[in-house]
Amino acid sequence: MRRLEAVIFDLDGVLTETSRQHFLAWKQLAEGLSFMLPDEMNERLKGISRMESLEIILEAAGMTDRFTESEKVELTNFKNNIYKSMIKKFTKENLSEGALDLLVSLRENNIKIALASVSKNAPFLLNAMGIEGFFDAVADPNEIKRGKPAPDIFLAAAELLKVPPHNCIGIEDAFAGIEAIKAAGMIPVGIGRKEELSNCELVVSGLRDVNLKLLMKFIEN
Ligand code: B16
Ligand code: MG
Repeated sequence: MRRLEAVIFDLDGVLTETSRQHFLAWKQLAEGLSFMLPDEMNERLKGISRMESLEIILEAAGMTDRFTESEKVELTNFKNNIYKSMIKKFTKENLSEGALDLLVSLRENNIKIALASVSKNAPFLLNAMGIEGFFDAVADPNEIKRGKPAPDIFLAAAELLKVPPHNCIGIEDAFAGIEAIKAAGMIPVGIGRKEELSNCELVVSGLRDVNLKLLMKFIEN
């Protein structure tokens, strides 16, 4: 039987609403390449690493073979600088509604907490929003071989926590992230809309709708 020992959070789109900033930064980069990034692409880019996101955008723009590897690195740096300027003033005000209450309640009830974000800006944001002290472990995206939808980042987080994956709940806003949680043998909770997260049984609109009782009941069923 499963029992709740740990909750593993995604960052962008879960603990804070940075999915919008990521997308706006990609949009600016694409505009510089004379490509209008369609809004529908936002969902496809969620949870996907920086370089993989660029490859998806270049493919959509019909520019797959236009840049060398080092030019691609320059393009991702350009996007990251735009993104960083958008998040530089983040504070605890930018935490998603309900995030702090949930973190406090998990801590009070001795449930372990970890982060499984593929964002290299995650440590900055945890610190800026004043929540880094809640985390027993932060999986390092630089150390993993495969991004989401592969389970690697969630498995790395569980390993750092020393908790078996079947006793972990993963919370994600991306289709690829839900796939990663399931592939890791964990139970997923989706943040967003059922239309986009059709691969997830329990989808809520935000962390304000998540509490310890719900998570315990869900994992034990
Ligand atoms: P960075 P998550 C992901 O974070 C974002 O969803 C995705 O849009 C972004 O491209 C990726 O991080 C890499 O982020 O460029 O900051 O390293 O959802 O896994 O928390
Ligand atoms: Mg996310």
